[in-house]
Amino acid sequence: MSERLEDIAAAMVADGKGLLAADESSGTIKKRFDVIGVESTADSRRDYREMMFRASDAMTKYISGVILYDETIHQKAADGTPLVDIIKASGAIPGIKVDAGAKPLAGFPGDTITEGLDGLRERLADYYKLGARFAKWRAVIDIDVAKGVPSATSIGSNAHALARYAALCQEAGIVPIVEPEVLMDGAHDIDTCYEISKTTLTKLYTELYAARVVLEGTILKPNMVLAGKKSGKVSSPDEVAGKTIKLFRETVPAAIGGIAFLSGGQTDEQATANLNAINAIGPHPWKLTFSYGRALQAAPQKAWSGKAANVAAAQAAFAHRAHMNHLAALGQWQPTLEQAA
Ligand code: 5MM
Repeated sequence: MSERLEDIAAAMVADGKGLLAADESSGTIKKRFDVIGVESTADSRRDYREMMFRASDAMTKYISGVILYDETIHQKAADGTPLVDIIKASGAIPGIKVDAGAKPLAGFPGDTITEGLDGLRERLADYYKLGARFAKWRAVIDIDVAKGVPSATSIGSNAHALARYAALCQEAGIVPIVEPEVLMDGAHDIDTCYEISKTTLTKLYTELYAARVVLEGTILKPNMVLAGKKSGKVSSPDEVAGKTIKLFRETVPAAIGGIAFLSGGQTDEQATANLNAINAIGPHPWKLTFSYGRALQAAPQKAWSGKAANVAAAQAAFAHRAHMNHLAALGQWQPTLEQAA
């Protein structure tokens, strides 16, 4: 495969394919495993992820790349094959989360800043040798209007860090996924999400230009425009699609390599229905696909529940969600297809 950044980015958003975000840090995967009653150990994390990466139907047809956590990119399958080789054999591209997580932003209660720039140049060189051809950095923007969250300082600092990360990735021959996640956890309405996402994306692209990042060799991983979970409102797919595309037309350059959404706590079916509605009102200047963590993994996690005997059922559950999101990335999904599973 071509090593040019724009070719890697194009392959990441190839028609009907999307990314599997399997980059949960140790704390997050423990929380997921707690729900299914599985102890989180290096071996159980390996078994779980190996199950997904060996789901050849899902991986070969619907998954363009996998975002890994540091532990996973170094891990070998039970038979000794590096997990990275299993991913590559399926035709998917290995990627790596390189941020060190969101930490409280000093002086701005409620805001966070994502850390991880120190030593990043050296870490990227190591990850390249291990096979990673794209990376991910997630900035977290919470909304609590009454408390003045997010502050302009938080948005500015996070956008600046994303741009420094993206420039270092490109220097290393790695496509940066830039992820400025405006959280859907708050009580805000959909228009507040739209306004804060607009400020965030405007600042992000200003910083990316200033850092001389080549936009064609980047992928944006954004939130959709939605009402907050605590608002008690569920935005309809038509409303989400209309406001999300309006936002992107106003803020996201057509030059970027593509857009791969996070699911952000939507239900599996909402994440699919909203992606489908977004693509159904195309054509758009960019490819729009999925880079889902929870919305691809919740079903297979439950089906697996830590038992080798459940591997086939878990792989089928993963293939189903990947198939539904494949159709949504093409604007061809229908709710009846969920029942047909
Ligand atoms: C897979 O989850 C990633 C976050 O892990 P940590 O919080 O442990 O660092 C996350 O960045 C993920 O890649 C994106 O948010 C998309 O995941 P969702 O679940 O929102 O689709």
